[in-house]
Amino acid sequence: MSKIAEIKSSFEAEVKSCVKISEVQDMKVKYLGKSGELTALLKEIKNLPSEERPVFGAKVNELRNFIENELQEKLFKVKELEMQEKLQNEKIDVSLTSVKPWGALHPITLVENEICNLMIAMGFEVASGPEIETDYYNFQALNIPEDHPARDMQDTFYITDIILLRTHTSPMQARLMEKKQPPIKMICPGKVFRSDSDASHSPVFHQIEGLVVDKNVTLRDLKGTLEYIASHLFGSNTKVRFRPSFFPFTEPSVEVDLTCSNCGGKGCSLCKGTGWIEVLGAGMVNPYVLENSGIDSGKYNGYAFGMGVERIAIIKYGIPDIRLFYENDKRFLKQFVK
Ligand code: 2U9
Repeated sequence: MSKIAEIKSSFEAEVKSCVKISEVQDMKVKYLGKSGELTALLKEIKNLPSEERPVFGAKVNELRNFIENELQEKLFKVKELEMQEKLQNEKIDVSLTSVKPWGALHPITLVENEICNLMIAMGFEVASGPEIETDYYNFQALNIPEDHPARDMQDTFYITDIILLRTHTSPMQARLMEKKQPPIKMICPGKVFRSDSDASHSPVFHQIEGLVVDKNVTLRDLKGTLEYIASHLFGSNTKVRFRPSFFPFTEPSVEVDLTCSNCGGKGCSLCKGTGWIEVLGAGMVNPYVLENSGIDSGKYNGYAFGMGVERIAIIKYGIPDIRLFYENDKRFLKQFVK
């Protein structure tokens, strides 16, 4: 019995000085564990006369319950204490001023918006469509059959044999022509994907394509539209020049040059002394493309053009490397904030 009292008083002294969760856990092992003090005490029971055993056993159990309750209570208190200490040490001063937040529209977005707004002012609708396309809409509907060499002009990221990342925004226009009869007057801005990467090519870039389908559309209508965009983007003296070219989706096809915005057409290093800069491609919509989408090419015709937004921004701002657009360097991006 005196041993029980001894254990109790040493437990009470020890539990008072506990301040950490780990110390409480250690005490639990020391007093209640398999090799703990109470277990050792219970083992002594066999040495007692049988009439004393029940009283002794009851007293040891009483002490066990007492210790269990005390440790439980202590654990609760030290947990609270540790939490308070943690909150104190890891305190965040929310009143401190942070790094000044900064944000602005990306130069590609600025140029894209500028071109779209010019087109909207001329009555064009804006449409957007899927970036993951089928081989049919990306190639076949646009008169680029399988094994056609034009497929090599647009190195393609294939997902399966027939699903791919669109290489131009034209599939969206092909989709719309299937749904809507002329007159059609639309532009399609969006991301396109080609397996190509160097200072002037990025595997992801942005295009804006325009499409007009109506009765009696002429190459002169196309030129007038492009002159309007060019004069607003690069200045009212900018001239537009067509050179013959080839695209499967347009016939005839043209490469479109503008007078160099850097030297005004006199010739400089930017235009390699020619006074002209190639900016986009265009042409009269190939009648096969109209027919593929269910439009009567005997009744309707149209023009289409396509431009790379990065290319326009590169020329407009004199940017030396296309990769600068995607590096998110604040020093580069800040230059375009008005
Ligand atoms: C339909 C029919 C015809 C869109 C066109 C081009 C010419 C062209 C390039 C310019 C630079 C793509 O970003 S780039 O690499 N585009 O040269 N695009 S005509 O013709 C279409 C579009 C849709 C239904």
